[in-house]
Amino acid sequence: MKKLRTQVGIVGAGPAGLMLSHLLHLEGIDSIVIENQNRQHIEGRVRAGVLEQGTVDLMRRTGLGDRLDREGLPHDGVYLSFDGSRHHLNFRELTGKCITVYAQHEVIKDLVRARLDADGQILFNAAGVTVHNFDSSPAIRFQQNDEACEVSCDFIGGCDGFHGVCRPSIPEGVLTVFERTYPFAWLGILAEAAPSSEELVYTYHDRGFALFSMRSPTVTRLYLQCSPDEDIHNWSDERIWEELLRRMTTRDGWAPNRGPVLQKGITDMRSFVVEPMQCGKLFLAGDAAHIVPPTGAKGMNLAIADVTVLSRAIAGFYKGKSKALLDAYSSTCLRRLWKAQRFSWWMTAMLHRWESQNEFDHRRQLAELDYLTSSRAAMTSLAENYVGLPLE
Ligand code: FAS
Ligand code: PHB
Repeated sequence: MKKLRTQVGIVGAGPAGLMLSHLLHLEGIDSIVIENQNRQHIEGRVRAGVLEQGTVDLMRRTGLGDRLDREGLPHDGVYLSFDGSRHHLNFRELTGKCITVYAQHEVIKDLVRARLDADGQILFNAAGVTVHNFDSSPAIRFQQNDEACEVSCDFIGGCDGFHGVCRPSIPEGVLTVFERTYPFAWLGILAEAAPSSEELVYTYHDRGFALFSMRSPTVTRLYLQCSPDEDIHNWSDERIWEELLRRMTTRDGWAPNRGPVLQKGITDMRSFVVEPMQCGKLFLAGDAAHIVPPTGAKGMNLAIADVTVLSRAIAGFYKGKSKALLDAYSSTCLRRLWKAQRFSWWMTAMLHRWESQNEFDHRRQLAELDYLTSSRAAMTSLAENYVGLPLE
């Protein structure tokens, strides 16, 4: 067995795992990232696209700002569209902060580049990963190139996403699960089409929700509400465009530009939290501990917020010889996380059509959107949640 030793063993090379390794490196703390996919796969995976102000500030502060500043698209706000017209919410004017559109897989590329440039260790294609003894002397075992390997460490960062091995490795009864599933999903496409709006458009329509987003001056990202068990094979590109245009076109003639569909997929919608987010010396971060529906664009930002708290806590242990921040890791993350859960649920509830609804509910949702786009107080509340609540 090949034996490796480090201070922090990290399972998963997503935004949480790679940012944790990067932040620990800046604190002079060693780590090894263990990922079961290969580099190409993780750098090509189409997921989130919106960065909160705090995530952008962190990337700039930690030397990851160059490409983000060159290629990222700063947005002052978003549009809410209903009843055939778009209404702009100016986050910068309301909060002094804004958001940036920069694809998650571009963030991953920047993080992998930064880690490897700093001689960081990312072990790809690790098969059969298991985590052990996280109440005493933590260890991570796996196969790589048909060789059995073990990484022994002081702490384990469980950053392996919702379907990973770290959370299920925690003994029965330690974690409490809070969950809500939704009676709909999102059908998402990437299209080779110049964005016809300079900012995102969230559309409430009686046929269901639709979202206009983008990735670059030539690539648009679009989503529409569909049923949770939808089969993507039932959706030809023609049918997708027809439905998107039907839901999004506004009375003033605005509509997304059509173009070849580069990628399409269905994302299910769930709200999920486990408490606590730690067990002994195993610390869960990101989707391994919580999932939000993507309507609030919080997923990736929450993962990065968790490891900002965790890296400070681990540095506090090595530098300050204090376990205080480590012991407070869960409560610190969970307080902000539940507010993001509330916001993501609220955006989802307000902007989607629910089968269980009747005409009263439909009118109530329209009234909520009307109030939201005509009250400065209501707009400011949405804006401050969307740009990202402060990290304690
Ligand atoms: P991740 O899932 O990103 O990373 C976990 C890593 O662990 C992966 O690289 C995985 O390969 C690896 N791993 C898993 N099991 C392992 C094992 N057993 N051993 C070793 N490695 C293992 N958010 C938005 O805001 N907007 C979106 O449009 C959006 N779209 C999404 C689409 C999908 C299909 C998914 C799943 C999520 C989407 N999200 C979106 C949310 C997304 O951004 C997540 O919140 C974010 O990726 C969370 O980052 P991590 O916690 O690092 O987990
Ligand atoms: C995206 O650009 O992929 C995106 C943007 C906003 C969301 C969800 C996804 O709420």
